[in-house]
Amino acid sequence: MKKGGVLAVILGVSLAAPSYLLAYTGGDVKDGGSISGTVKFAGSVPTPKKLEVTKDKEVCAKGAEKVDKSLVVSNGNVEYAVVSITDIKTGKKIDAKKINLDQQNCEYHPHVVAFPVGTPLEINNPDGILHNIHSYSKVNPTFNIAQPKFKKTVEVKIEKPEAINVKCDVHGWMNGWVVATDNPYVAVTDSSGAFKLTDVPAGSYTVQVWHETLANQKPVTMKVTVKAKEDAKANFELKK
Ligand SMILES: [Cu+2]
Repeated sequence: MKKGGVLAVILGVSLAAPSYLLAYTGGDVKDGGSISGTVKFAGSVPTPKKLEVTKDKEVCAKGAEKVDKSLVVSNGNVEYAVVSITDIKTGKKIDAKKINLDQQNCEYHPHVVAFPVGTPLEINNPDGILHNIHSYSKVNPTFNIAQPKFKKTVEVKIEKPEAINVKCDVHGWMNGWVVATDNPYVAVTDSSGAFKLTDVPAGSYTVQVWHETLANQKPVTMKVTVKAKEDAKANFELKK
């Protein structure tokens, strides 16, 4: 019994330890470099599914025809992949500016948002109809927020790093991702599959890419060495 108790205490301590070991400290970065690259898709690109608008058509069917954005590839480049540094402890300040997630024409814009933990996330409803954003969090508390037409904006904060799927309980096709990281070195690839992480102190880092439907949702990592005032390349290729 005694042994078990000691073991539990040791486990308790070791489980509690990462919170301060993981802590990120922001400050001024002098002579920082950058990490840039592209995320490519390996394989034949499936045709994106068309999404059927079955409700609130006068608002939801506006604009371009809706397609499933869970895999958007153009010219072999993957959009909406999240690239981040996973093992940086000191670097640039965390910018406290708000991140916007719009529920517009019954789609999430942008489809993927990524930001450091604690950043205010403003969830907006310019549609003037009821939306209900529902987070499928596993690490953070879930949120489930009804936004009737008069409730134009709500704010949430994600306190722990996690990639969180969000869906609308009113419009079944609405699907997006909210990704929180423990440091400010995170970017979402654009339509040319490109990303850039700036003001990175010289050093060696693990850079990871994560995508909602590729590589079985497992992060793919690469070691990257950044030199002062230079751009280091990190090009990734992801499979289904
Ligand atoms: Cu909705």
